Amino acid sequence: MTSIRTIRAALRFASVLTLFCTVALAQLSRIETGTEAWLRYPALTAQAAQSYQSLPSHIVMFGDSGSLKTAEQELVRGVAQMLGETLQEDGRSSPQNAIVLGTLSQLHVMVPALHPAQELRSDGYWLKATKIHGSRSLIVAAANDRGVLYGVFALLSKMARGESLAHIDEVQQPYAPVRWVNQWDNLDGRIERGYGGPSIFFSDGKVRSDLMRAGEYARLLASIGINGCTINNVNAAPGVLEDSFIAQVGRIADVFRPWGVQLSLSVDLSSPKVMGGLETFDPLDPRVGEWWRKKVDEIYQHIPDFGGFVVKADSEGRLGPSTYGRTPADAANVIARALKPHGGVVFYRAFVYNHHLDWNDLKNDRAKAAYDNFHPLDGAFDDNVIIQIKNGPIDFQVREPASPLFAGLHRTNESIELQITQEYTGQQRHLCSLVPMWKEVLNFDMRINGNATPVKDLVAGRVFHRPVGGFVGVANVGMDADWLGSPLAMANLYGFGRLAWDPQLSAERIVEEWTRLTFGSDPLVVKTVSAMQLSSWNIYESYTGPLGAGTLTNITGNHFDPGPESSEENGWGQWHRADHVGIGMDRTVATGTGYIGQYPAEVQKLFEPLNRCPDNLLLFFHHVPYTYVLHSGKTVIQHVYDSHYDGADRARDFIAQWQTLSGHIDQERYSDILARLQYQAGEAVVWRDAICNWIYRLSGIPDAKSRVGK
Ligand code: GCW
Repeated sequence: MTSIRTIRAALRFASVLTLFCTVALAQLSRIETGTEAWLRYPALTAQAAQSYQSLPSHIVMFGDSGSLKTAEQELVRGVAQMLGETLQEDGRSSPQNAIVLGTLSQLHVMVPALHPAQELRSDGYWLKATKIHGSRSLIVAAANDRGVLYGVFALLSKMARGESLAHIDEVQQPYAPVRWVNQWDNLDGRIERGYGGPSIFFSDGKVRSDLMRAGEYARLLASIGINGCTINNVNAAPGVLEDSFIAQVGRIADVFRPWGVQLSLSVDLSSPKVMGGLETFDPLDPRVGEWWRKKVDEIYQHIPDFGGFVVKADSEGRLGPSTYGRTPADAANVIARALKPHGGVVFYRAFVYNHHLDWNDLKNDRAKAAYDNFHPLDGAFDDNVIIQIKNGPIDFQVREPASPLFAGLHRTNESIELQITQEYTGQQRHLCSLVPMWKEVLNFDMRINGNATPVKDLVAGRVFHRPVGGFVGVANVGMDADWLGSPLAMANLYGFGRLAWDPQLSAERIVEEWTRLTFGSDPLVVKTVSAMQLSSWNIYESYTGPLGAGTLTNITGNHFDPGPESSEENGWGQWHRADHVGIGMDRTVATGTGYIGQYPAEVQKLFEPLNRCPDNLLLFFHHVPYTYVLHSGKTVIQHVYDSHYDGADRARDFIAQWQTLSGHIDQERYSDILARLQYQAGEAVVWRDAICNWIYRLSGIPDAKSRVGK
């Protein structure tokens, strides 16, 4: 026994030591491990550095909160690394020849005449180059201290990308108050759908003793404006609410706090019973309400800035209010009332569905579940409840339409749940930039009452003037040096943060920013990497799941390999209904499941008539014969063949594109990524052959170009 414990302790020590050495070495000799992600702050060339010659040499800071101090340290670090100069933090209060950090109200005490063009909202900031009493100053002012930190990160990002600060006068405001990530980390250290190593938070049922990576993660999150992180799996272990565990979680909140990241927890609704000792978890039982109140009070004693809870209930085997014939509103509200006095919120996930559907019944449809469950409850949720809705009605497939529930809640807060984790999109082993996909869903116009009502405005609470709402990204960073197990996948984490901050930003702009920060500004590198990222979703889609049929992955297994047959003949409801004659789910109102009827009238008109439905979602909405002719002029079957061959060819082309960068980026990341692209090219052929042969066997229709079935 003792010897096992000793060995374990030794191994743990060794792994901590290894991590420490890796990071230290990387910093000393700049071995590119990917750990620094987009916060590399490399030394600027003499020419690039010239633009910042007149950067003030002092920092003047109003206030001394944790976030302000972090902002100051980050600024000193970034400028030192990029310009080799040490900014003076000498406690001066005169804003002349200084970079001035502070809230706008503090700034006004000193310099009353300075005003940004717009009023600053919470977390918004203003960057302004100005002259005060004849000498240059650079103002980083914000509505609150966290905004100052964001302003500093923005300033450093501009320098790293070579943008001039000489005449800067820029206000940036977040689009919505909620910009959170959910990590699906289990307390034993494994991560559900984790592809980047074990948890940075937990190991062996406890909070890790070393939380260095957790702090570094919070820094990465803050740099892109993310202000909340749920640290444990939505399939929540009730143990997170044990008194002793809450105290441990407080240590994670301590490393998040300086970065303005609020910690939150996923909770199991049955906790009052399974760990609290009550005989019930019925949300309407007063003892249950009281239990939640006491538990929440206890949490706030340890974590005064605790963010709130995420709830997955009545979903995939999780217990929920249906046990007692209660509604999601009953369940959400009882917890929300406990959190309300402390300013906390409840994210109640709309991912509630029956996974034992009868697949023989052609009217059954999992896609309808979220709307069916939550639309009738619109208006029944308390003001600090947010309904967290996955972007599409199924489950993060390579292409889905926007969930109709976004348009179905007018008197309820909502947020969109996007999956940064590439669960169904290549598991971070295939290059697949999700920013273009997210742009499509965020821009999708629901046409509520015939007006422009894009999803981004609905979730931000702008359409129905909701008090809170926004963007949640499911992320799976782990202990791997490069966080996600692949340097290129980090573009998705970066892109999520940037879109949550400003969904108006174009995919091109976001990807270019990320590329410059990650690999530098060599024009060939910027052009090549950006082009690869921007085309990658389309390419992945074309060799995995075209025409909206879903990703045809092995859905009962690893969600990675091709497995089109696994979708059918089970209750999970990810059906594509392929048979000998045709393929696709009939979700029409006229003859199908009626799912299309959940959309506002104008959107229904887009999807219901077969001849109007866009090709890329055809099989999501309609069951058609393989010989059906698309808008493109091709038959469905020929499109499937062609797109798989084309997709696999284009995946192989990534290798050649990447090889043009030999010598233009560091050898470590060059070789690492090259190997990944070679693997992807091989996998794309596996996918191509699996899907083409499967559909050929089913349909018996040969490929017009004679490639399939040889
Ligand atoms: O897609 C499914 C995933 C599960 C996940 C679930 C959810 C956390 O395969 O791993 O569980 O979605 O979103 O709750």
